[in-house]
Amino acid sequence: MNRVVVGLQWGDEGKGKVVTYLSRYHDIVVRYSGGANAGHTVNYGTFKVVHHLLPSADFTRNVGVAIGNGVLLDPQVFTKELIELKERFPEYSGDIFISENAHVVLPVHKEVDQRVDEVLKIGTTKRGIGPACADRVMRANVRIAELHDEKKARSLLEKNLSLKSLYNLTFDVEEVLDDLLNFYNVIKGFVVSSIQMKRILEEKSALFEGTQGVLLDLDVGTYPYVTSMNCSSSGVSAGMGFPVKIDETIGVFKAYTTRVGEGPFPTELFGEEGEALRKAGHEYGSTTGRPRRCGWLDLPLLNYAIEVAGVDTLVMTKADVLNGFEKVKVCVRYKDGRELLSLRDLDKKEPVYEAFDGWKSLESKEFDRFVNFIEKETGKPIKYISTGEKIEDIVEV
Ligand code: 2SA
Ligand code: MG
Repeated sequence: MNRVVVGLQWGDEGKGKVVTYLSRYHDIVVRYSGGANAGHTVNYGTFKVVHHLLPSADFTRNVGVAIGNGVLLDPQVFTKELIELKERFPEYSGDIFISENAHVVLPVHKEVDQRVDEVLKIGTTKRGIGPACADRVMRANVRIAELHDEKKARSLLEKNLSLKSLYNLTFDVEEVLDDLLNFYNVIKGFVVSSIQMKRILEEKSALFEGTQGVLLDLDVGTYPYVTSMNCSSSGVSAGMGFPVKIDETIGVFKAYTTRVGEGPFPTELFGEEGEALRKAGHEYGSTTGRPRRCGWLDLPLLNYAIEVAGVDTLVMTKADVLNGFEKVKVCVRYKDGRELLSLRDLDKKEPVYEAFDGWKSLESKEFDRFVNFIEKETGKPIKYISTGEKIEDIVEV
């Protein structure tokens, strides 16, 4: 049985923890999109792990991990995470597979990201994602497959870096190539082709791990304030390179909303109100440390994300953060009264709120009322609720 977990907002819904928890029911956790822009924080109880590229498998249970061609591999970040994996979980002996069709992020991509974002003002993570994706589509990027053959890697890298003279950036081909070949030496035992990956997954029950959120999806998100990939569930097959049958699509949402980076956010709270949520939820980027913008839950947007991602079941996270809030607001519709069928005019929407009595704990009738209301308004069951920071704080309802 294959399942996919996607974020239903702008990322940071707590997917990492949810995926780690659910991974006990699967053989392998598979990443199909994103790169080192993602930041998944997992609290094992006695220690915390933040990872950017390694899939969020439960490493205490030997669940395997796989990385599809849709993932952008940053050699430095990934090497560091492999070393940390060995140090942190010396007993871990799960499978590790990496698609040879996955692309690498080059140092030049991070430089270009920095410069391009000064003009586009998307508020990227500066991890080189957009420029690496652009080079991939331009057919000018280096994949893991090229690293198998030094001559091919050098030739493609030379072309890639010579294109960068447009930005007045110079990089030494031999130096970059050296780093890439060293990286290949570290990972080559894990590298598989798409056919091999397909055969491996046919034998296994896989949990596909989404990155960012549906509203940051390149095509169905709040373009141009999006990431450069299909991080929604639609990205699974393309991100693996073959059709993947998904039995259940699980959507994770926070009991309120956050966004990091620029772009429309109808329920955003400013001043003290926003700060109260940020403080209560420790809402700072786990990759960049940037303060996240905070606001109330937005049901029209949530329903949009559920429908476009084909979500079957829901997981609610961080409701415990709201413990002790006197009132909890939810945007139930927009003032123009229209159903949200497009995100085109999202910047012009004015939210209409319903205020709920706050709760002191998640075992209260006030919280039950909140949960029932969301289930009714979305038409989807909330199957799990995360009641705290740790993996084991996830409870089935
Ligand atoms: P990019 O770097 O090109 O993908 O940025 C494009 C937009 O996508 C947003 N984005 C994210 N939003 C939330 N969380 C992300 N991961 C990190 C985290 C972010 C961090 O877990 O906290 O640490 O700042 C993530 N990655 C990309 C980004 O803010 C831009 O709006
Ligand atoms: Mg995150």
